[in-house]
Parts: sequence; C-alpha cells; structure tokens
Amino acid sequence: AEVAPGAVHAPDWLGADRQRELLAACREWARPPAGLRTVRTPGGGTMTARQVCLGWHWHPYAYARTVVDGDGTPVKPFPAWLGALARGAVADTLGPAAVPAEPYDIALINFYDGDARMGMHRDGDERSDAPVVSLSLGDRCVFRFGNTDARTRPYTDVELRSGDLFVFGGPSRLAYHGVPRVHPGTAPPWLGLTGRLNITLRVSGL
Ligand code: MD3
Ligand code: FE
Repeated sequence: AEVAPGAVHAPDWLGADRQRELLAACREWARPPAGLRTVRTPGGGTMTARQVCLGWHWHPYAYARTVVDGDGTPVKPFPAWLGALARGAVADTLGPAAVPAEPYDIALINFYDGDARMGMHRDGDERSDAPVVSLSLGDRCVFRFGNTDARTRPYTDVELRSGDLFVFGGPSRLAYHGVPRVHPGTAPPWLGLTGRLNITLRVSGL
C-alpha cells in the first residue's frame, strides 16, 4: 500500500523463518563491543529506544566509524546479505528502477521496550537520497508518517507488525515520522521477542 508518494507499506513481507533469522542476528549484533547502547541527545535527554549500528555509527547528528559516544570501539561490519535484502525490498515495493546504484552500507537497529517511543523527526544525516528500508519485528506499534514541512499534522498513523516492510523513497525520504506508541505483549508468540525491534537499512553516500 502506498501511504504517500514513495512511501510503501508491505505487510508481512518477512516470513516466520526470515523473522527468526533476523532476530537471531540482531541478538548477536547487540552484544558488546559496539553493542546495544542508550543514545544521548545534545540537549541532555536520552532516547527511549536503545540502538545498535552496523557499517556506520549514528550519533546525534552525524555518522562515524567508531562508537564515539559509547565504548569507542570500531562499528560492526555491514554484512553483504543485508544489502541484498535492502535491494530486494526496494525492487519489490518501488520497482527495480528505484534500486540505487550505490551500496547499502548502514543498518540502524532500534530496540523498543514497553514504554519506548520515538518523537517526530526527519532523517537527514545521510548524504544520499536512496530509499530507506524499514523492517519490524516483535510487538505492534503505531507508526506516524507526517509531511515534509513540519512535525505537526497532517499525518497518517499506520500499525506496523512483526514482519512488515516499509520503504521510504522519493519525496517521502525527508518526511517527518515517529513511533508514538508500542503495544506491549503483541509480538507473535513463536518469535520469542519481548518488545519491538526495527531495522533500517540506508545508503550513507560517504
Ligand atoms: C521515513 N525508526 O530509525 S521506522 C529511524 O520504528 C526511525 O524505529 C522508526 O525513524 C522505528 O530513524 C521508524 C520507519 C522509518 C525509518 C526511516 C525513515 C521511516 C522513515 C527515513 C525517512 C523517512
Ligand atoms: Fe527516522
């Protein structure tokens, strides 16, 4: 379903086996060094979703090759199979012509427990306009997709569930978006995950 120009939601795109594989990989990536961390914002706040990065380390509001705001270690590599997954996701939703020439080289993995949220923001730290690929695992959430001008209305609320794919390309690449709430206890029982996990795949252009 196209939620806005360039923003396509593909429910249940990942089958059960691929969800379990991706979760197992995320659990490995979450281990130290360069594992799961709490992100501190310049204003002195903390993000409620904790994060792991692959390929490039995101910290508000730039990319680095080491965990500059954490344990200082080199960021874990971005595996080739995640790049293949990202290109397949773009081809399936926006069509083969929308697959970027540059390689996907960043994964940002956000872990949400029961009361984690993500405020309305734009993703502007990549130097590429390649589509962002988002994969959800675990609890259902309300994903709020806004507009390119302000973090306020108009916006569209979409429920994201385990296995869902969302691709943000074209004019939607710079739209405001956020996660106003997660629904605890709604993960599929066969997955074995408490909470929600979101993996975004990106092109750094760096
Ligand atoms: C629209 N993550 O990592 S996924 C983020 O569920 C982020 O963790 C949320 O916002 C999450 O930056 C929302 C959907 C998403 C991700 C990246 C986008 C929507 C996007 C980039 C550009 C436009
Ligand atoms: Fe974002």
